[in-house]
Amino acid sequence: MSSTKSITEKEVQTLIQGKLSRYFGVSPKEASIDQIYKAVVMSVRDILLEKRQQFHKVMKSKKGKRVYYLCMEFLLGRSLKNNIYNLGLGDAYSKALKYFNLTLEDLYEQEPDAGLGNGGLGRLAACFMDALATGNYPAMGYSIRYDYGLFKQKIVDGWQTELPDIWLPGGEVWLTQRSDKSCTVKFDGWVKEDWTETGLKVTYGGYKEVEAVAYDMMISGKDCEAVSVLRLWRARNISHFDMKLFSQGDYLRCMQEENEAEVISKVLYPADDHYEGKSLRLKQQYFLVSASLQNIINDHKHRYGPLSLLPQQAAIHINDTHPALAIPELMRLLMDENGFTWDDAWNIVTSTFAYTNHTVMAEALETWQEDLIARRLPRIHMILKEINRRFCNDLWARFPGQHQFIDSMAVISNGQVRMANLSVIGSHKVNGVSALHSEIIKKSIFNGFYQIWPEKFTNVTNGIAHRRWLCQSNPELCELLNDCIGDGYVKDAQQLSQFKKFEDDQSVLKRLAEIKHTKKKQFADYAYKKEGVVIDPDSVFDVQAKRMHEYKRQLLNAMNIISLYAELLDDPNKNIQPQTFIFGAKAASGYLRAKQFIKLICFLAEDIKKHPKIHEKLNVVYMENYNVTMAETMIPATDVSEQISLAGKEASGTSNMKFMMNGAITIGTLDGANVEMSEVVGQDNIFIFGLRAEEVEEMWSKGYNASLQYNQNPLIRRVIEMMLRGFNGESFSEITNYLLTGAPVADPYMCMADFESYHTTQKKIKDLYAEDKMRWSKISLNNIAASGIFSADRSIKEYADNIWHLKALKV
Ligand code: 26W
Repeated sequence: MSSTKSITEKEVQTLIQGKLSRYFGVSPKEASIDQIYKAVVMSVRDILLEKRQQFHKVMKSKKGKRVYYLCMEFLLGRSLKNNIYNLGLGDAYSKALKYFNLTLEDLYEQEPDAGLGNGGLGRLAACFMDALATGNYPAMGYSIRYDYGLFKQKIVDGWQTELPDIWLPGGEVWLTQRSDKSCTVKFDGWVKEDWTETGLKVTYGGYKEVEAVAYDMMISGKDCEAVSVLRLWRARNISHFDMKLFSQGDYLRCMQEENEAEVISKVLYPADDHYEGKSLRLKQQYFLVSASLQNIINDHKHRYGPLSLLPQQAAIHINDTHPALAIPELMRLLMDENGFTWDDAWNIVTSTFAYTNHTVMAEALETWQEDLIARRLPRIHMILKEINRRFCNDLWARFPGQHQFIDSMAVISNGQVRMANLSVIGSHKVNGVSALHSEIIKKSIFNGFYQIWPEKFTNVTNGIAHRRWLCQSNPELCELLNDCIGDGYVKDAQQLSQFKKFEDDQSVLKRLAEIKHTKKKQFADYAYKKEGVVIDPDSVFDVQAKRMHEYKRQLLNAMNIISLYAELLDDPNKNIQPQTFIFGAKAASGYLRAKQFIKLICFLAEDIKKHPKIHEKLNVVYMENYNVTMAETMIPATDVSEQISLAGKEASGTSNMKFMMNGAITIGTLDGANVEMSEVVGQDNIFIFGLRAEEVEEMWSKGYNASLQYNQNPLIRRVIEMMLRGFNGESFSEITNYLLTGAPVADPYMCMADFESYHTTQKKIKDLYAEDKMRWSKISLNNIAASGIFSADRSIKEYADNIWHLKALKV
């Protein structure tokens, strides 16, 4: 079934009816919308499964290389719309659903978001699955089937609280259990080493076993042969019930043991850019890598036989350090279970793995306490020690006496196991996620390694699934694009560049502005329905949507809003462009500072509302529970995209690309992928402000003095004063202290140093919006036209060509 487009409306209807009667025992008339939603998903799932089987046959016959993408997070969002769009079945399904008195939109609304990720890293993994399929690459993603995804955010009196995200009741229909792929993962216990005539014999005993059960999710690409598979592991207690304990009447202990195993796949850690060495997280990581590698090895043996061929047949990708235990785990499997020597195993390992770094923030670099690893994973601990011993020995020979230099690269030091160093040592390629970030890692955290292995380091700038973020979420814009440049951009995003030809076409610019207005009205309706907030679609929509974090500087945004508020308090009749500042962000549950920022923004919003005259011109909206689905309506409605991280801190950013592709104009620092955005779109079409990464470095090395900024700038003083006096009856002195006297250093992300420049640039961008709508539209058009390079299709091709050495399968 290579062309699913040939499936007719009648066939679809029969498929749905069949599912309703078989799985729910109801006729179409009796079926609830939830049952119809599930029946529809099952029908799409069947189409995908069949398509995957066809592709699998080709994969098997061609015996090509495959890529395995290991990641603790896949932030998928909804799947129904994406699959129906990619399969080209929109028409057939729409028509078939008339028979059930429903529209496709009704059904899309039934689907919960699969929020199995925190932010950018997880969403990137999801975008990559789409691009891998579209590029006809044989690919498999591996992750954990968390019962609960990222928490649901509820804001009560300005304070974020977290509720469990129960996604499985509506999400599970996408998953196909693969009992045939189950395996076991071992924890704890002891290891014995014996020298025998044939070499070292390792015995592992006293362990606890957990079963890993596979659940597959099919992810379609656009007009292609391939289907990507995402295999999610669920932890299950192996001996379902300890009958001995049970018959002894120890019912509770019996249940507790079951829970101990199953808790491994219960919940996604709501942590990003801040790492905590929790035993459960270590177990999750090892559970993921052990199950996945056993699966890869079994597959390989089944298809090709000798494991010595693994590097030719498999590229295994470690997405950030979270799956880095894959390196010692593959060593273990090769040596202990398949009889390889250390050297042969190490050769295979280092030619199979590649690693992407997603952050340079010190607090995000994972290290594990050595004794925790020794206890939970005794055999892995031994292997880690041996990797470290051999590596440090080599370094001693090359750099005699350079103790500090060598120690900075060691895997184990001071009782800590450093996962980033392990990842670099065990991989043949290491990449950053934007040009700037890839340079920074060579100069900073990985400088020693870069000196030894310069050829190991490379860059792949992130990209986005443009079919989801443009084609599906902005059909109005696509209609205009189709009229101007045809629809070739759907499969080849670089063709968006042809849109530039229309930059002076007044009728196109006018249509573009009208489309933006339509999307703004749609978002205003959505926000009203969801949160009861009223937004004026004629105001400029200025949006910052990303995880709440100090380095992303939502605080800087808030400070500028406060300064505007001050201006309007002084003169409520002041003639300024009406503006709506929209925020969407979750804070990690234990991150109090980020929660204070949320409260500041929410209370500021409330305070402004008390002055109706000011509120007409200045509106602040905090959207609760920002997730993928919300992003899909928010991003196309955005006029101004806020990308204002402290330069050097944001590895890439990907929302910046989504906003750009939907015609928003960026206000941003020269950080992450903003740098490349400004290069491709040109200085005149982006609003860059603030310190550059090297200036930030220099200022730090000289000693950054926050109070100097305060003393020199009356506007900053006014803003701080207002925060202190408070909003909505509450003073924000903790935040002013953070900015002025915070320990160990005041204003660590330099909001005050960049304030002036941000404030003036804000004024410029808003003046442009107020004064020259045609020029605004032209800049917007130029952003869309230049955005093609940020398609995930391009990123994946670069990974395939330069890192995985993977070829697309032509059928
Ligand atoms: C151990 C806790 C933890 C969890 C997640 C530490 C770090 C992470 C991720 C690296 C956080 C993340 O999502 N990073 C983002 O990755 C995106 C995709 O490459 C980039 O675009 C963002 O700049 C980066 O912040």
